[in-house]
Amino acid sequence: MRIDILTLLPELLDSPLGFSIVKRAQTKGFVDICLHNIRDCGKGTYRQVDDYAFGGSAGMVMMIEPIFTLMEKLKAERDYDEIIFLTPDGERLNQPMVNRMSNYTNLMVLCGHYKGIDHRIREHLITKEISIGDYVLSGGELAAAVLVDAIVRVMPGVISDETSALTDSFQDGLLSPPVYSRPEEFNNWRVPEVLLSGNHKLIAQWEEEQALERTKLLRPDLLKE
Ligand code: 6GU
Repeated sequence: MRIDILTLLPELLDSPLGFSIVKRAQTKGFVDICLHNIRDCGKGTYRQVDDYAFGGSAGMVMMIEPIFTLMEKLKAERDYDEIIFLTPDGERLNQPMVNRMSNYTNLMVLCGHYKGIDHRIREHLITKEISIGDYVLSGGELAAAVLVDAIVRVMPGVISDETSALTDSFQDGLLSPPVYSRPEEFNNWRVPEVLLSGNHKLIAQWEEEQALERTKLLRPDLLKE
């Protein structure tokens, strides 16, 4: 899978994409993540990327030309399954959407500024708008890091123990059961006996119950869907 990320702040993404599972997935060749600085396609000697808004509202607007130029260059090289704009008024990201996108071959992700992007970009160039939750971030970069991390970790083979991404919270529509490690007792706080029993059938049953109970308690909305 190839992911092209268009941004004015590529440095903001270096660290989130440069560690742990996302880093390993790139090293192993499961995913090729390319950061493109929109300013490289900026207009004129000063590589201008934003301009005043028509109508006089406050703040700068990301111009259409640099983004169009960069997108056309990339689109000439490959066909994209989706061209995503990250914005708080997009469709709210969830696990089924992530799973679907993990099967794509080429994904383009535009990070912009919610208030300041020429609307014609959204009308004519974007195929999907995604939000990561009901709050506002300064720009799409942190949302892109969230999106890419979520996609990469469910790609087959990325997580060594294949079942481990499949047992994540939300993969079966439920929250995950609690987990414990040694010591069996700390400060008089004991690990649930059933987990020490060695009875795998009982343990699986307990984990299922816990998942359901925790979902009822913490996220009843997930059970209503
Ligand atoms: Cl995708 N972008 C921005 N700027 N803010 C957000 C968001 C995205 N999702 C939630 N808040």
